[in-house]
Amino acid sequence: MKNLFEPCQAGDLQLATRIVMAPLTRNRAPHALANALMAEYYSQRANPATGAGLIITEATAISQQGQGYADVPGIWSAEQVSAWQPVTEAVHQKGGKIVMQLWHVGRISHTSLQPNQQAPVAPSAITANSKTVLLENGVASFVPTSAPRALRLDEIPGIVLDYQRAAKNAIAAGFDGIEVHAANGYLIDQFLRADSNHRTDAYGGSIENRSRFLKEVMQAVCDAIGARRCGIRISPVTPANDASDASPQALFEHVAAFLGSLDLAYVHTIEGSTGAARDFQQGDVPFDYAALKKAYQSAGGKGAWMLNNGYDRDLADAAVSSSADLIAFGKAFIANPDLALRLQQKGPYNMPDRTTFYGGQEKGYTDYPFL
Ligand code: 8OZ
Repeated sequence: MKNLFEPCQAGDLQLATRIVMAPLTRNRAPHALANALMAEYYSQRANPATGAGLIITEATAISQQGQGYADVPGIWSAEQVSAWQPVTEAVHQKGGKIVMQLWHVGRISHTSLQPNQQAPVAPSAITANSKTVLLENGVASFVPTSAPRALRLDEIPGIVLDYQRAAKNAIAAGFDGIEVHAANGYLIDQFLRADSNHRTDAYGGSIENRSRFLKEVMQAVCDAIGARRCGIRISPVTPANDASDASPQALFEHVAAFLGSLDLAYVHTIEGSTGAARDFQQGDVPFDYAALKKAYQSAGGKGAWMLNNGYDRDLADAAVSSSADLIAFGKAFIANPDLALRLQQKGPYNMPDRTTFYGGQEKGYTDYPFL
């Protein structure tokens, strides 16, 4: 029987344990540049004997247009590549593995963060009922997202290329791979879901068409750096950032079957409502995650199956002995740099302080005590 503390092969990623640090937005990268404090934070969690078998970075913007929050990092420029190098070096020095999560927020943005204060872009000009995080004098404030404009058909190939450049840049910065962020109501998810995608061209309408952007992005990153170093994060039923679709089962089984045709390192699924109820549903019936995995594997998918959302030791043990290869822990890793050690001895755990999640300095970031 599988257990959390044993090695796992995910594509080309040789992981020392099945314990993954989930991507966590922390808003501590002024000017979109990684820095020494971030290197310390990741390196505290990088030793697989005490921390993560795999670290997934905080969501990282593939372009300025892809930015939606204050002080989140980027990966579109040479300066940004150089800024990330000390982070990957620090993680590798501890024997850890780290992949970068690639992010375009689409409509979950604010004009103040966009090139020339323009409107954010989206599949359709439909404003999200959601908020973004701006910082005022270092203090996080939540403000409504701005009204987006619909992308022109001729702009879409350029965004696919932005993902591809970001994947190459991540490898140049020393990352072991990348994860495409297709979850939580951001750009790729906006294309997927009928309620945020009213397009009448090849990127809207049928499930096939709404999935086209995701497929082109995944193909582009796999072509650039090799599929066995690429993962993807999806959230089939999350309501995060106003994500909504009446028929997620058919949509995500179609996506999973496509993913199964690629030789990916892993597929990372958020169950239920991101950071909230695991049994949340959209549409009339509970989502069938076993059917999702079956759709992936029936199409030839051999990547590791990663699950996330509210896992504790008991829930993780149960999942790893049945449905999952890898478990991603979020808030628990914010508060416990030595989470693996604590999971192994079943506690005690430090409690996360929500007031220091977004923005700030060391407090609530690098000062959580080790056992
Ligand atoms: C919390 C705050 C800001 C962004 C996500 C990248 O939900 C995020 C995010 C989470 O995936």
